[in-house]
Amino acid sequence: MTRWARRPEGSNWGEFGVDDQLGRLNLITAECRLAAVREVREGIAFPLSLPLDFPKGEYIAGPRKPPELASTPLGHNHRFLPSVPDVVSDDLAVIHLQYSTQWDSFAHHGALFDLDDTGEPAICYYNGYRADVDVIGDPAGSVTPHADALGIETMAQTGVQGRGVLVDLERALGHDRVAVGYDQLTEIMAAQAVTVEPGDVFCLHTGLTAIMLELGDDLTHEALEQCAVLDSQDGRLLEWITDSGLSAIVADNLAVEPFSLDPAPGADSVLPLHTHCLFKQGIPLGEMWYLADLAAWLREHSRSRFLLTAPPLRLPGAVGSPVSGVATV
Ligand code: UVW
Repeated sequence: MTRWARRPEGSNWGEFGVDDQLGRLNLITAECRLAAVREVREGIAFPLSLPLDFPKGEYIAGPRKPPELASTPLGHNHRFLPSVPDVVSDDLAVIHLQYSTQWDSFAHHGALFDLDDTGEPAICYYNGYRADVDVIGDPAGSVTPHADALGIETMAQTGVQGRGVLVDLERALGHDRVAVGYDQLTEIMAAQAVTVEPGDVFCLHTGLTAIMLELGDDLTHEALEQCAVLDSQDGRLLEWITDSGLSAIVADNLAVEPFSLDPAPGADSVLPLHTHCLFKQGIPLGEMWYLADLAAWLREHSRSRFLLTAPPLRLPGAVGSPVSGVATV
């Protein structure tokens, strides 16, 4: 039985099964992985993560903080037992899971929606999973918030391996802040001979994480306002995302789309692309990936496709995760 009496307009809830928690990752089939492996012709690997203590500079003022590293009790004392000759170090880290290069799970972004058809909206998530039943919050500060469903570990269990397809927005637009809608995106894709097939992970190179690396401690809020984003107000773009069959979207910018705490007039979300992808369609979002070296190589070799291997941490109950993905060409 479904968890909902009504599903949101434009959603695919139920189409991968009433208990599905993988959404469009279901489209990465064995055939897709074999097609991805066929893109490996040179044996060159590109790491796709920032160092996890980036971005720096003014970004640190936000609610997410850089990792703090410390030693476990047997840590950097080097000799943990005088009776044995071995030299051992051991660390612990406090990590805001979505500070740096990351995956968002479907438990990261839900919506208020009348899924019971009673006229009373409820906080819910992809496929009708519910707040405080499946995704446990912390209104009274008495429980540890966690996701019993839709957590990042469900994504990790798929391995997240398939074909990546990169569109180079920096090449087309430089570092201008442009909100790229359907017309412009499809034009750029045609010019770069980029096509997306069902199951592909769609990657957007805008140049922003390279700027973060270059500026280091000098990164300003103004610098973060550069580079392209997807125009999440463009209904045709959201429709294309639905129809394309892409399995996930990855970008090297902050949130794939623009983010402002003031919703656009008539909008029911400040992050409409997050709502469309994570809540309605079950499409994971990757943010702040480091794509510059891969994009440069693909550009030089007139290619856009590669084998992508990018599982998040298999950390039960978490809503997001750092990711150290690898592209192999
Ligand atoms: C928010 O939802 C604000 O964050 P992110 O862009 O990391 O998904």
